[in-house]
Amino acid sequence: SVAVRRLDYAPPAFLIDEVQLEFDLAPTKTTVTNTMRIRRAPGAAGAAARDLVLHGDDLDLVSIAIDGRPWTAYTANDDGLTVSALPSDAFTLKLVNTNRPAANTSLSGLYVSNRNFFTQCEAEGFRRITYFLDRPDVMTTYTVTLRAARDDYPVLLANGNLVETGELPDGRHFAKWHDPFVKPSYLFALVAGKLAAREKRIRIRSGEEKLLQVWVEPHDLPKTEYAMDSLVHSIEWDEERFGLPLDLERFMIVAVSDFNMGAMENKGLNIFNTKYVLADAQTATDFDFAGIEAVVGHEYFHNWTGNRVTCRDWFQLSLKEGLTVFRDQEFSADMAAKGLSPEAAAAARAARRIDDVRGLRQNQFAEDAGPMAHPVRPDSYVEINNFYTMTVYEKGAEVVRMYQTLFGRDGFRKGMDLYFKRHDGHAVTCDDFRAAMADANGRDLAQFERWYSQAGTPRVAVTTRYDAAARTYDVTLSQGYGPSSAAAKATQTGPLLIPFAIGLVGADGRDLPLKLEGGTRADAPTTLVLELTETEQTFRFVDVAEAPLPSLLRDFSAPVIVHYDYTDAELTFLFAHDRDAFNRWEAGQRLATRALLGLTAAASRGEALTIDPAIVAAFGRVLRDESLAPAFRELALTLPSERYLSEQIDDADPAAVHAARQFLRRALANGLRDDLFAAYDQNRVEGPYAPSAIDSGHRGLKNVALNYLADLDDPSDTAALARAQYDTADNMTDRSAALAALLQIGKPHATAALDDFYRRFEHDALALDKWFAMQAVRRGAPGERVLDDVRALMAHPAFSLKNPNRARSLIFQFCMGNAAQFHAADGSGYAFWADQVLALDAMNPQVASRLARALERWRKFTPGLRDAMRAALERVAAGVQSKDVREVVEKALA
Ligand code: B3K
Ligand code: ZN
Repeated sequence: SVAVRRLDYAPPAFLIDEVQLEFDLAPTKTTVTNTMRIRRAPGAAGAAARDLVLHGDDLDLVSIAIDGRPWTAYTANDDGLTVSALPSDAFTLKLVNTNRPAANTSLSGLYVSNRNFFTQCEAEGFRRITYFLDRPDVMTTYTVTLRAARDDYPVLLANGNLVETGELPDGRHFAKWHDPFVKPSYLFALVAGKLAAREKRIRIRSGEEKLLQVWVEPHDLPKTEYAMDSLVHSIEWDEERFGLPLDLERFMIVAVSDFNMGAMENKGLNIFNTKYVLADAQTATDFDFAGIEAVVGHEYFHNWTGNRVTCRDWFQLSLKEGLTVFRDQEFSADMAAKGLSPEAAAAARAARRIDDVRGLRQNQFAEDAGPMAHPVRPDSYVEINNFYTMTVYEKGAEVVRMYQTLFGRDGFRKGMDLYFKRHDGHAVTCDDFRAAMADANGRDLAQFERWYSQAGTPRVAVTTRYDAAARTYDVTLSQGYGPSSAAAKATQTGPLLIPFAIGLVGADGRDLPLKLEGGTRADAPTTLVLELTETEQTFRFVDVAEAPLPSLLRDFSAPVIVHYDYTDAELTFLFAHDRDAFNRWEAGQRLATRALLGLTAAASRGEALTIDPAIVAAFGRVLRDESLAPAFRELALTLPSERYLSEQIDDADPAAVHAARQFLRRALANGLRDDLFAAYDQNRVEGPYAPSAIDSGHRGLKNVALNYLADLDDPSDTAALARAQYDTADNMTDRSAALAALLQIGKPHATAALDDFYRRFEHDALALDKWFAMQAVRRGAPGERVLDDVRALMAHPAFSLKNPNRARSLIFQFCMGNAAQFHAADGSGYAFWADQVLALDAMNPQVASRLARALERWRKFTPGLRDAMRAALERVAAGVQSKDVREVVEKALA
């Protein structure tokens, strides 16, 4: 497999001024007539500019003509089509080719799902539809005509505006679409089939009317209300916050049940996994509703950040993804805070921030420490689809957030405005974005470039010194990286510009006013953003009346790991008092993590486990604190995951980690029994279900309490409570939480509910995914192998490996969401993993490659597990077909 390198970028030698595509759609063989006005790029010369080289993948060429004349000077092979002896610098190339949608199991290019046609072109799927310059810096306008049998495919959709429809002989019909905006091929889409739309007409600020449509299979129409509302909110929010309007006459969202990822931002025709469109109270949880809002927002926001301004090459992927994740995070936070009092709004925003950071730290930090570590702007790839990563998305979003932290919301907006002014309609780089931020704010951001080019998670070590006589407080920050792979180390060339937000907490729990020595600010704020630019720097605070406790990296102002020697008592104090909600939560997590790592070490040595009652008491105080938002209390009570904990240890033993975490959970459950039952009762939500931030906060706290109570030494009261909740629930959040609690008490307690759940939701694919997933992540009684259940479920008639959602709900959930069972000492989990990766590899490389990553941290584990993992990886490496999976396992073994 050959790596593509960022520094090898060369601009295209040919440009496409316009393309007309005609599709004669049929499942076994679809014919594409592709007419392109092509011209040599100005100044293009040399060998690259002689012949026209088009990408193509798994296509059959039927005919080729230039300026109306059949052309014979060409060669077609596996990678595409080379046309030679070109008559002039500008010409019209007309190609006819065929492809095979029904046989396309990769779900990339044109494919069939539930008898309807869909496309997925990002990153390089367009070349599986027709021959093209399938690279994001070749932008052009598209006119698309779809022809198909009317009875089977009554709805025909493509990007842009509908210009013509009509009848054809033999029961066929057509629709012609024109997209007036230039776009790269990865944003092309078509959909054809039996679908129905929820519609809404809105007026945007300019006064123009727009048509919004959410297309689904007709029986799913009642489940599209929330997606439509989310779309309306997204459109309003982007106008309000960034002055960015909807630019097309209509905007369509289409749901498909076979989809490799969450959704896709095709211009004017977003295609979504059903999981991020369909929801009602009965079938979707609060978490699902939040996911719909976030993903609808994310894809809509791409219309400007991704589509109007796109990426020059795929190394710049974070230019659109990091920025758009940041935008969807801000959108979700603003939506959660809407209409609340300032205090409640701050709490709601903090809950979102905590959620986002927890995901980043659990998954992206692990990625950055492993064999797939890469900078936000990678330097090379073998398969670009492997680089739609947590680093490009989530760390990329943190990098964008740091501009806002440095310049404020107004400064950030100025930078965005300049970015669009300069680059609308163009394909650009991460450097261009940084330059817009720098120029709009009059700042030199040369050093900030390292956030894009350096791999690995930075560490900031903090030491402090209070001088009571001088009333000064010195904070020394030093930055560096932890142990990194050779490849990651090679990227680490110098110190970063780290915005480090800090507060100083007094003995009464209140923030002290902050004054920096030599500072020029007139006010004395309680949080300051220090700009760390050197390897080591000391900041002196003056007029500090008492020895403070530092509240470090408030609101997680940079994606770094902070080291500071807090005592347990100090953490307990901050957990009770820090005015920064994020850091208040963080103090609890530090406290829990420290205890859990100690318990893990004791469990590994086979010692008896004990816990300091002060820790239980600290969690009890937060649980009982009525002044705290329920959503915050839920997050505070959620212990770091086993995955996260294993990541903190060398030679990790997942069984010991599991034993430690279970021990602490039981200690909290037994120690806080009455408080947990009280929280359960106080947070019941009355009235009809609504997925609002407030209601879901109450349900979240109630259900986390139930979940702890399932771990009581005597869970009989809990079992009764969970069974009652299961039976009387009027929504999926409560029903699935009750079932999860029953499974946790023990499978026999859950049998009746599991059967009921299956019967209730047999015909609802997304709800049934939950049924599979809950059984895959079940803890299992001592000595029990949950894998046996998983294997049995694979034989269930409702299981299919071909459907990515179903495969993810059972196989991925077991391999990536059930650490203790997956890492069984006998290696059975790894053997299962290898079987499934190989089976998926032959069918759908993108999905297989995601599963392949479940073992990439194999070097972190105890020697016995390590050997078993290596053997499984080697088996996959020997049998793999796709470059997707090959890249992952080869990097893991290297
Ligand atoms: N841009 C798409 C992801 C495409 C993934 C291709 N393997 C969805 C998104 O980030 O919005
Ligand atoms: Zn995206």
